[in-house]
Amino acid sequence: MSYTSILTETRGRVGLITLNRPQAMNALNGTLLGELVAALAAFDADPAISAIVITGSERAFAAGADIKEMAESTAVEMLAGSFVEQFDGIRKIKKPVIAAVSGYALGGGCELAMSCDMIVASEMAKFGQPEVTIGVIPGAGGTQRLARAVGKAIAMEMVLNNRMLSAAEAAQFGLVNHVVPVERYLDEALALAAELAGRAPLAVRLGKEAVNKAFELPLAEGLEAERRAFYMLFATEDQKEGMKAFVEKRKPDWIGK
Ligand code: CO8
Repeated sequence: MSYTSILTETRGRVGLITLNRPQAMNALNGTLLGELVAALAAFDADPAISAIVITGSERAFAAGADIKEMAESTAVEMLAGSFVEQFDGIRKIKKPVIAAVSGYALGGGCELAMSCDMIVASEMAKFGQPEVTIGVIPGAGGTQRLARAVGKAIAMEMVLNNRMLSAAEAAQFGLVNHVVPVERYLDEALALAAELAGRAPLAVRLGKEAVNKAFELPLAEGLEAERRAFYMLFATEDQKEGMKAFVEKRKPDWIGK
């Protein structure tokens, strides 16, 4: 499939998606968001791919929703359209998704990074929810995911008063997994994705599902879901192989079944 606002390539078992609207700091317009969700779904369905990385440029991961496209929208158009709902397509991806972030991750860009499973940031990354400066609030999970990630105090400052976090602060508050020099952030994210791609695929998939349930379910239900997934993995050939390989002191050979 050919895209106009993103680039896609594969690196071994890793699918790489690069947001590519440099003239607009990778602002998320309808076309870009639709292409991103389509590319994610395609990699998710591709048996040759086991992990996905989303990145932007050194200057901007994504500077938010496209303000020029949104400026004249009415509430009815927003409600009737599916622009923001497309974010749900990101949440449905079963394989692990890593955001490799440098430069601005603002508004919808910060929300996109938080929709991924892990974030590798360059030292130049800046995270913020500046919607209040243009008279709105985050609309694709920013208030919810940010509060869970960094806690109420920092989330309130970011959403109500446009506080921006440096990469170091984002690491300190638990928003990102790793901060590395700008020359290495993409390689680091790709290496992390390759590591995940080398693990037992069904265990990774159910592990992702289970951790996400921690944000959606009460504890007792989350624990029950985790236990069911744990038991289910004993029906896989990879569980037999993994435990046998441990006993035989060799590397497991995963088949994803
Ligand atoms: N939308 C449209 N165009 C943008 C955006 C944007 N979000 N951000 C930057 N651009 C454009 C600029 O208009 C400019 O274009 P032009 O040269 O044609 O004027 C070009 O990118 C370069 O930008 P600047 O000249 O402003 O570059 P600076 O280095 O001076 O500043 C900033 C960079 C700080 C990133 C600045 O551009 C900025 O503040 N951008 C807006 C950030 C923002 O407010 N983001 C939140 C948007 S609202 C939102 O995300 C709501 C999410 C709701 C759901 C999302 C679903 C996807």
